[in-house]
Amino acid sequence: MRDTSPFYITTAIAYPNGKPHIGHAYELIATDAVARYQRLDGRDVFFLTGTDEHGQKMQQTARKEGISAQELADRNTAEFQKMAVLLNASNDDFIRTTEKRHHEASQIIWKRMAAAGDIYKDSYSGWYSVRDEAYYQEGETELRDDGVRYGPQGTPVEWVEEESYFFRLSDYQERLLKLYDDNPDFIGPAERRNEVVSFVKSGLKDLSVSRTTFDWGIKVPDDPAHVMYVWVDALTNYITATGYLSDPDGPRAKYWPADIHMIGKDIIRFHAVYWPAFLMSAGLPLPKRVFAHGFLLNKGEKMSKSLGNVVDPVNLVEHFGLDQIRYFLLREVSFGQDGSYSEEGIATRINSDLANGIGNLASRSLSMIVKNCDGKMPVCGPLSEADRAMLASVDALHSITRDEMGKLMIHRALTAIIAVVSEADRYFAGEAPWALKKTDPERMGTVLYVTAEVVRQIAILLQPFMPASAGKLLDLVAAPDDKRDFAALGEAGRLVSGTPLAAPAPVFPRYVAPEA
Ligand code: ME8
Repeated sequence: MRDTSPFYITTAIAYPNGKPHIGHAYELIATDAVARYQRLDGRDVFFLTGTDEHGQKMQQTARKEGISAQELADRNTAEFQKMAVLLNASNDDFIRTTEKRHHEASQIIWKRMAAAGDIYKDSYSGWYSVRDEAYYQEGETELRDDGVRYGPQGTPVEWVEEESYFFRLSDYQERLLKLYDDNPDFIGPAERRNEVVSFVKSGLKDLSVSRTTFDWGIKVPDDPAHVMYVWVDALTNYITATGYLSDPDGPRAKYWPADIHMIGKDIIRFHAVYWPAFLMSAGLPLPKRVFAHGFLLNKGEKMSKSLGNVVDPVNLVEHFGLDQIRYFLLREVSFGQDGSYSEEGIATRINSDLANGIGNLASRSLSMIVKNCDGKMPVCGPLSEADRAMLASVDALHSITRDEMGKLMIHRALTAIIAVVSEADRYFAGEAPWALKKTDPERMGTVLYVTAEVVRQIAILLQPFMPASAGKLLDLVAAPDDKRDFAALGEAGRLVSGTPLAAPAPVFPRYVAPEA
């Protein structure tokens, strides 16, 4: 039976204090691949991305640029929206935290936490990183030789003292530890889970959840001198977009709780500690999984504006091609670990896996069909042992990739697919259909049919990762539009002999570096 149940997946919402960088692109591409995979596999998917527009960082950046925070948000959010189109992201909505629906949802969640007795007024004094929009305990910071104090993510912290509302996070320690214990998959990968468990075990302090020294945020209900701490409002975006709080009978309410929050490893604490505690307090269902991907490094080095090695995703896509970049990032990086990219690495992947791999297999087999079989899909005669083994390998990919994608081992799903491409290369070379042309044309037809059937299924399975190119491959084997989802994998959608084929156009050209 096909699982057609709702599946809700989100990216983090980025701060639009600057243009999007490759880290943002990476997160969106990976989340898109998972969303597309589940959609093709029959699930009722809702995929959300957006921007996190409030907070001190936004206000400070705007001030430096001499514009209002709203103007800064409008300008850069437009860039994030353009990036989503450029990357062919299949998000169903794009949320901005400055929207009315979000102000309403944030105030509802605040009132529910207050009604639960978890919010009280006091005064805060402690360290705050504007870059991380995070409070740190003194022991997490260090004073360096440059005279500046830094937080655990290497960003400067400043001393803050102000009247503030607090959330009784300290009351949630046991409940959080029980949550992690009862739901071993709640946090992934394992390194992040261990990190969170030891942070929570070390003791939780109540969290300051409002600010009074600036006003760029959502007003605290009944106390307009306070704006909510930006993370209270930011995390709420995930529930805002479903309408669960404002319209529990609405069309999207079924998507809450989320199946997966996909985020970077630097913001695990907010998602795996604060967010479930807020939801428990508000009496709301908890997300099922928080998964932290790693960081993208430029040739092994952290990207930073001062090093001048920040890569613009738009340039990268223009230079190498979108699906090439999507493939590279998803195949090269072990999902959940840090990954490094370089132009040489991208070029190698394009040429070995795409041009010489799937591209070559498709063009060799399909052009032989067009030339030698009257331009029609040949008849599949009796199957040899080798044919059967080949078909069995490709038919097995649905369940292998479903298992890997379910575990968010995206790179392993791709490795399994590419391994079948290599196997098909060996099969094709071993059966040598070009030699059968004179000696046994029927047998040649069978070998070409089997190879084309491998191409068909590989193309269906590559759609989540390289949607446009996989679509072109499916055009080449003349797969009908209604036979392109995963229900058409395996025997159910086998190629139909006699279907006319057009001469194959190349889908994955070789990458040749431009002359220096
Ligand atoms: O953290 N490699 O926004 P953000 C991979 N607004 N991922 C990276 C990365 C890199 N080099 N740099 C950043 C925020 N990211 C908050 C989120 S969610 C309710 C609020 C990832 O713009 C980062 O880990 O700083 C995060 O998941 C996302 O990009 C947005 O980062």
